[in-house]
Amino acid sequence: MKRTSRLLGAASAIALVALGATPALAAGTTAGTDITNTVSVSYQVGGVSQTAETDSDTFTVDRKVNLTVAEVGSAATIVSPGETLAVTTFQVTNLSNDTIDIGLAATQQTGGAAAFGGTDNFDVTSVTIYVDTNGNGTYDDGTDQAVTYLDELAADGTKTVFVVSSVPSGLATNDIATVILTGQAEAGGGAGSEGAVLTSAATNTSGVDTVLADGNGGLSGDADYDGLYSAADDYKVLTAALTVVKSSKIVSDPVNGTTNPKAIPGAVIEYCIAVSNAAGGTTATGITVTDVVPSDLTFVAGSIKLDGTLTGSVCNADGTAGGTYTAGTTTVSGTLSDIAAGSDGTLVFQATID
Ligand SMILES: [Ca+2]
Ligand SMILES: [Ca+2]
Ligand SMILES: [Ca+2]
Ligand SMILES: [Ca+2]
Repeated sequence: MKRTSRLLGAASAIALVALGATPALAAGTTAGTDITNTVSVSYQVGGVSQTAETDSDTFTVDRKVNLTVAEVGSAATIVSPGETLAVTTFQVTNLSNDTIDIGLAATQQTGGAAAFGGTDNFDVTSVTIYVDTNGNGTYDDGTDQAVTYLDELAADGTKTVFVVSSVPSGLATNDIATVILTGQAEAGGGAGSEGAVLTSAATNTSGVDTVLADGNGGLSGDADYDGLYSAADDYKVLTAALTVVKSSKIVSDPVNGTTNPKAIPGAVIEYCIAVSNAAGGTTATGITVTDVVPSDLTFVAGSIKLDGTLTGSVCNADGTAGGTYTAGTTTVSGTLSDIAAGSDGTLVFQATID
């Protein structure tokens, strides 16, 4: 008994030396490593040392397959309706004790709880997976390459992967599309070729046998020890919701002046175009107002005022002179300043009744 335990101690020492010879992997000794343990028995006969008896045992370290897929940023990706090249970011890591390929698939959730609050209620389009080819952690259109698998990812290797999609138009703030990126352990085929899906070996052989040792990302279709790992991210819409209210008032007429004026020929009419951006969304930019002055009215030159204030939905006669009037089409136009969520903008102009 005592001798046995001493031999085991010696074997442990040899194993430690072997581990120290190569960089330690998170997953332990590299698959395919042959571990040899030699025993030596020395003895004497009649007080004379004899040639020691030796024997050795060799076995091959098997392949422990583990991988993770993690969403990067821990928050939904904010997108605008109609946006193209909308990017969600994931980190795919090989925790196996061997180089493997990792097959990649991006799927869309249909309804149900989104990854970061709220409910999935739409799908993005043109979903494509890219790898961070230049390794800067950011999606670079035209540089980072579209992929369907990560080729020959070394043990402890990790890659940033982007799911890039288009967002349909016509969506509202807080609409959410959840995308799920799934990695699948594969091997064989060599560099430049996608390996076959790995499965756990039924029995131990003298060669390198595979044992799936992955966990799960808490999503359906991803169990422990299935060679798959999934993570989800959300595309969350943030948009502006503009409404416009147009009104007019009589400023003066040729008989009453500004006191109780009536809409008689020669009267000056002031039009108010009030643009409101609903609360809870985002800033609207590039806001252009166009308004065709009706026949029977004549535009009052220089009367356009932009970015004034409102009382209710009625324009105060303030703002900054600007805009343009195109006589040929009798069109008033003006570009308003950006309107933040929950704010308003105005365009005011005057015309006389013919
Ligand atoms: Ca969806
Ligand atoms: Ca990049
Ligand atoms: Ca390969
Ligand atoms: Ca799994």
